[in-house]
Amino acid sequence: EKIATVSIDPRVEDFLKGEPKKLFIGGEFVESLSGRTFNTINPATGERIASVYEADKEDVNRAVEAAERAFKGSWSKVTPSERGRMLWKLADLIEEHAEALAQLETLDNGKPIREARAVDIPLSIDHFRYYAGWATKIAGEVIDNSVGRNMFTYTRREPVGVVGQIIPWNFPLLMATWKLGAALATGNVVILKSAEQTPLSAIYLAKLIQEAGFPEGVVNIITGYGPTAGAAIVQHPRIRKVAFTGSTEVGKLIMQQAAGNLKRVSLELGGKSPNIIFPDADFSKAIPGALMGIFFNQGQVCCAGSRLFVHKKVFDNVLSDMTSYASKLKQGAGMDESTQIGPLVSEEQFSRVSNYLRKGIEEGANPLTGGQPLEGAGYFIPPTIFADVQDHMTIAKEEIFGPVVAAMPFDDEEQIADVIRRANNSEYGLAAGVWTTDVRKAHKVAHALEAGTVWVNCYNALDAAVPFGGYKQSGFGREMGSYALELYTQVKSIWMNLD
Ligand code: TXE
Repeated sequence: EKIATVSIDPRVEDFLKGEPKKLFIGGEFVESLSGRTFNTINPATGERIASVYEADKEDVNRAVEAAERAFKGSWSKVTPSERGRMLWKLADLIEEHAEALAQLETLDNGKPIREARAVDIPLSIDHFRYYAGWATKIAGEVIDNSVGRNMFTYTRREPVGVVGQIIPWNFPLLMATWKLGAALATGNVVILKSAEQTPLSAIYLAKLIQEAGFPEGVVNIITGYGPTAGAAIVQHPRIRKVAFTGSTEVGKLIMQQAAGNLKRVSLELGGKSPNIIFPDADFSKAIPGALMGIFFNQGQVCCAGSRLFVHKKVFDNVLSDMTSYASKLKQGAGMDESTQIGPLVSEEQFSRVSNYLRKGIEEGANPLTGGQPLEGAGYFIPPTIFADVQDHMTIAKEEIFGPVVAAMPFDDEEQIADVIRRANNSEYGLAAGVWTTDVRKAHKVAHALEAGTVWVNCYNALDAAVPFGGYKQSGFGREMGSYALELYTQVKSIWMNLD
């Protein structure tokens, strides 16, 4: 097939010229106080893209001061309607810079450019537009219980203040957007740390935030590592809330550290989501759905359908169709427009997933396609479908975060209890999929699954209006929809004595 490499957008070229990329604190692009920098790598080649300043504790302190100044000063004078307009303007600017942002995402993360264009950027735009609408609709209530006591009581929904947000590398811009939308709509000020693997689009976004008219210090964006800059956010006593998306392991650490200053915490963590195909499914939808459920974004998706339960009557057919499709997926550099599956984000992720492939084979699972990391430059793992998987195997239990699915048959007829028990037999509970044409079964299974999202006859559907978050050790707190407003507001009750 012809290679159609994207020609680099001139705005990306311009952006990459000024190095090292700076932190965005108090409305200015600044160097880190230590002067230290680190490199970000193109995962398709292993080559350096750019250097960025490395923030640490003292930079977080500086950002907190700028954020507090904004919160008490200029930002407190901005009306909800003006806040909404700024968010809308930011969405317009992202739209105007869509191609540059899509290319930066692909360069830095590795994802196919066609997905960056079709998913990451449009969802980010939509997300800011959705929360622009909320800015004017944050309301308390009047409580009439006080009638007869000559009291008037009402509540206000006030912003929390300075909030810290720590994001992962799988959807760098979109994760920044999910964090910023609700926090800004509700009037907070933010210190956001991007993931060290993918710092670029957040820095580009900082420029657009400035242009959208947010007062200086309202949004501060820093680049740096987790145990230093990330931990400094979690430990800072004047950051009143932390929102985190990342591994369950680091989520636990954040909760422990936040206990020291009783910071509010919301966590969106890992998953091992079950995707269940019943024998009465529409296979023309279920098969591509199951493939997309695991291979989208190279499987680096917290809600990836990585445990595939297929009824034994249809197991062989479903698996053979999936295998023939998966083995034909075009894998290559994300900047090639025909690429359907790119490299993993980093060498570390590549070796993590390679170890899982090895472990799967050692424990007796059988790769129907894939199964071996690719040699040569870049961090490529082929789409892998494991059959002969037992529930207790490592690859059926742990989050792999790569293009690797563990397929397992189930055999109950009308009784769906057994597959539900197996699906729920996980410490994770982020998402689940159900494929069936029986509407009663669909609802029954959806209700019984322990997951924050259940997709029926679809997978990976997301919308700014629909809440997203975990059950069990996949975390707590809901982002998106009206639910995210809870994360970023606190309720004040006011009693007025009318005597
Ligand atoms: O995640 P980390 P990693 C899962 C996935 C993946 C594994 C490891 O299974 O294989 O995690 O990925 C910051 N205090 N997910 O190591 O370390 C870090 O700088 C404060 C699932 O990349 O959790 C980055 O910004 N912050 C997931 C962010 O946390 C800390 C997405 C995520 O990195 C920190 C990513 C600390 N002590 C990985 N240590 C999902 N739910 O979507 C790290 N960080």
